[in-house]
Amino acid sequence: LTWHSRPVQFNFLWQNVLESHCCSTIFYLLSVGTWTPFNPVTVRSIISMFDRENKGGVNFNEFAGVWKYITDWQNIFRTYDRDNSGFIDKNELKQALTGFGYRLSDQFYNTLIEKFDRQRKGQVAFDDFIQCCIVLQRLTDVFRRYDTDQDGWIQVSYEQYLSMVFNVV
Ligand SMILES: [Ca+2]
Ligand SMILES: [Ca+2]
Repeated sequence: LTWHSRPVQFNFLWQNVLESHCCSTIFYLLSVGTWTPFNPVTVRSIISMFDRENKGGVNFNEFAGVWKYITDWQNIFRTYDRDNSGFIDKNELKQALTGFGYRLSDQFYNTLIEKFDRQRKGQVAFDDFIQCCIVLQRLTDVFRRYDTDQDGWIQVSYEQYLSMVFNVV
């Protein structure tokens, strides 16, 4: 069974979040369908995006946001998983990221697959695909702040470099 082949009830999920009020629940629930643990780094990234009160968890409204975010990503994933394999291979990743406006070399796609292929399958699972896009977006945002003339080149000092990295990790 693949993640997107199983319909999941929002209210059922929220009930479970309430009962054990913790990210670890969401962590488990998001794995529904694949029966593999959802990338914990991705879960933390997503929770921190919606956790406006900074409590390390989400309330009902925030959870609704998380749920919409995940289902939006499911649709994107489905669109680019052309062969319906439940994984994004290098060519599918290339089409997805090109669609998002990234211009990256063939060589760099190998690097991306190597970095985000947590299951060591030579391709990227749903949660790792989200993670790949989040990280790429953050790094690109930081780079753009320095690349004021938008020529794709920046010159930074050691401490500027450290600040850039701290913005992402
Ligand atoms: Ca595929
Ligand atoms: Ca520049």
